[in-house]
Amino acid sequence: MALAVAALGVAGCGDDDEGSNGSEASGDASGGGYGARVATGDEANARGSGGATTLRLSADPGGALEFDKTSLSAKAGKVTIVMKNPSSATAPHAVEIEGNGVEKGSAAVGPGGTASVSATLEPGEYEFYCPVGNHADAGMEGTLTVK
Ligand SMILES: [Cu+2]
Repeated sequence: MALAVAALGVAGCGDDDEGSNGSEASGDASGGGYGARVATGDEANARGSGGATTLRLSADPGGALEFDKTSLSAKAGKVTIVMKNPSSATAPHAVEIEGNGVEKGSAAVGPGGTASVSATLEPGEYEFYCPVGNHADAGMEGTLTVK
């Protein structure tokens, strides 16, 4: 998705170039500046693309069976939870979203890995939890509120 947005940004920038047909070959030196401008446009586009929310979550770096957050909130639409399993953690973890007929989970990742899960969610209350072993019962769970 970020790639598609970046491509759009590049196409947009190209349009204001019509007048300068002379010095394409010697344009290399100014390439760096152009790149920086595209990156800025990319961020603006990502914010405006509407409806998609990415939430960041981390497993406890000390190895406890908990996430760093027990509540998350998002706008209705596509919601992605990106869960980091710190390299200092000791167990594999995953993240799953459940509620209102939705149940979607990520793959489990070991310490140092990152797992992500996406679902299209209607407004309501959902749970997120780690489906590995007894982790959810031990406390690796929380509430996701979608508005
Ligand atoms: Cu876990």
